[in-house]
Amino acid sequence: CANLTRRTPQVSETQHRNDFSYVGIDAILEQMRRKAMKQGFELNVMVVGQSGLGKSTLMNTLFKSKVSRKSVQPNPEERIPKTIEIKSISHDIEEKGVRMKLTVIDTPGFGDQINNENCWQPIMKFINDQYEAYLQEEIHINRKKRIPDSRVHCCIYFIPPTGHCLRPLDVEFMRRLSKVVNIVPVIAKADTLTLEERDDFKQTIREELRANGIDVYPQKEFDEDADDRMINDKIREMIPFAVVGSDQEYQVNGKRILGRKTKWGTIEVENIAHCEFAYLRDLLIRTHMQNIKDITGSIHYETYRVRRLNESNGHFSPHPSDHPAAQPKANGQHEEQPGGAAQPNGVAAQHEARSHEM
Ligand SMILES: Nc1nc2c(ncn2[C@@H]2O[C@H](COP(=O)(O)OP(=O)(O)O)[C@@H](O)[C@H]2O)c(=O)[nH]1
Ligand SMILES: [Mg+2]
Repeated sequence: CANLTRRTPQVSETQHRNDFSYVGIDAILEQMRRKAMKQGFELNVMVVGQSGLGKSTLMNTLFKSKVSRKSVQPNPEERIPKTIEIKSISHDIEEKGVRMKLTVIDTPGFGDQINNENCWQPIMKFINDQYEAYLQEEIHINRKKRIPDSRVHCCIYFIPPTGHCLRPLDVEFMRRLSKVVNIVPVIAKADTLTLEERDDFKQTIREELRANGIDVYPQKEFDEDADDRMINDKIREMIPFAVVGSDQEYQVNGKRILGRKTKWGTIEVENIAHCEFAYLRDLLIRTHMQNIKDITGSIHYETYRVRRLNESNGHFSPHPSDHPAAQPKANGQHEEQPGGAAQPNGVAAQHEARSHEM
């Protein structure tokens, strides 16, 4: 008990010592803050798009933009399993004493083939493999206190700045992947479009997403209340963010900025008057990081987990590679479920009804 008292902040202690009606529930915030500070935060972001659209540059922009950074090697246990095509790097970012491990999963070569019909498959497989790894850890009798989380929390999809419309490849990728992961579409290299072209293109993309039933992050159906709806509606009106990336620093009016120097001036990537990179960064880190992780855990992962456990129908296979659910289907179809087993999570079940492809 003495221990508990010591943990509550000084102010409330002195203030409330003689106030017998004060229970101290508000001190939970301080307890949570201390725990969060100790643990730090983790976010796994995947970038997908054709070569040369500026994926690597944008991620460097994210690391270099207004956060101090120091590079670390992730410990081997937590490192995301690598494949030939998909690679990941982690950075420890620290700001005002709060630590964050930002992992970027790069997928070079997506859509670079002449025939790109099934190029979403390895990415889908990678995402499901991370869910599977998490599930295997979770069902151990002796679970780790903290399960290493390599699940992809968010996938940034780079749309080429054509100014026309989405390509079939873009539609196919987002349609399938939006059911298993949070998708944040961006218009790459937006400095190649005039302001008018940019606004038209954004509008066209929003209409096409709607017409194709593609639900990108923040998904309307997961808004929890009117407050959420109001904030997220504003974001939904802005999507896709028209971004510009750069890891070059320049001096502008005595300030060091990240920018792209051209013959007619310098584009400041963090200046919202120039492009929407700052909105993307704020969404990922400042305003929606926790929500992005919550949706991953309580919707996308949960849908996977329910399906996996239902599929094995009580005989859970500990070998993911032997199991069809862990593998993407060659024809992109998912198998019928044996009997409608009870769903432990209502929302996940609803989401699953929209077809969760493996
Ligand atoms: N105009 C313009 N060029 C960019 C932008 N971002 C990156 N680039 C350039 O595009 C080229 C390819 O970038 P890179 O990040 O390697 O693309 P990736 O293959 O998708 O990783 C490089 O020369 C970058 O300097 C941008 O926002 N605007
Ligand atoms: Mg690259």
